[in-house]
Amino acid sequence: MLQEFYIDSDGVKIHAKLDRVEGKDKSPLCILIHGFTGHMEEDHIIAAQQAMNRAGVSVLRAEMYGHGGSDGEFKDHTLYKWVTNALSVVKYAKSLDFVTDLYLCGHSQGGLLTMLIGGMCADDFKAIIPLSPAWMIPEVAREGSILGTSFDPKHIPEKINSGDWELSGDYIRVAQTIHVEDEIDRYEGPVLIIHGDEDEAVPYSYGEKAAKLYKNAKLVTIHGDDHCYTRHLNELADALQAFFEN
Ligand code: FER
Repeated sequence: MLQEFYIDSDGVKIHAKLDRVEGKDKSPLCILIHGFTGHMEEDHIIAAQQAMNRAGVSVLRAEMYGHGGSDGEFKDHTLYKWVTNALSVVKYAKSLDFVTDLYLCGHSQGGLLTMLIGGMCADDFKAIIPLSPAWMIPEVAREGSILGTSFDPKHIPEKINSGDWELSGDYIRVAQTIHVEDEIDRYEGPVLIIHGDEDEAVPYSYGEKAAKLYKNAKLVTIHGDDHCYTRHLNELADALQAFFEN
C-alpha cells in the first residue's frame, strides 16, 4: 500500500512516500533518504525500498530540503536544514501507530545524515544503515574542496559552482562545523554499512573506517561496484533483505 503526502518541517514541506507491507497491522518502519542531487525515485533508492518491503519492513521515503518534490532550492540546502528535516521525519515516524521498531537508512549525503541523526536520536533506532556514506564532506569542506571543486576554506565564496550544480557558500560554512566522529561515538546500536569498492564519489576507505569506529558495525562490500551500485543492484537488495530477515 503506497501513500504519498507532505511532512511539515518548521514550515518547510517535506515530500514523502510510505510503502507499507501488505496484510500486516503492525510492522517495523525504515526511513530512507537519498543523497546530494538525489531523490526518492532513483534506482538504488527503489531497490532498497523494495528489498526492505520483501523483508517485512515498511519504508518511509522522504526528500530533504532542495531535493525532489520538497520545498526549497537546491542551491540553498545545507546539512543543518537536512538535519532539521530529518528530525521532523523521525518525529512523524514515531507518531505512527503501526510501527514496531524504527530504522534509519540513507545513501551518500543521506548516509552522512543517517550517521548524524543516529548519534542525535540514538534511543529511537533499532539499527541505522548508512549506504556509501559521504561522511568525509565536513572534513573536505574544512580542507577546501567538495566533489572535486576547490575553494579557499578560510575565505568561503558566495557561491560554489561545479558546472553541474551551484551551492551557496552557506553549505560550506555549515559543513565545516560538523564533526561526524562525535555522532559515531554516541550511537552504540547495530550499524549496517554497504559500500561499493569502486565508488568514484565516496572512497570505499570511508566505509571501512566508519565500520571500525562504530562499536557494533557490519560492512557489506559490493565488489566492483560504484557509488550507486549500478552494476550489482541486486547485491544491495540482497544485503538489506538478509539484514532484516536475520
Ligand atoms: C563530496 C563528495 C561526495 C560531496 C558530496 C558527495 C557535496 C556525494 C554526495 C552524494 O552522492 O550524496 O565532496 O560534496
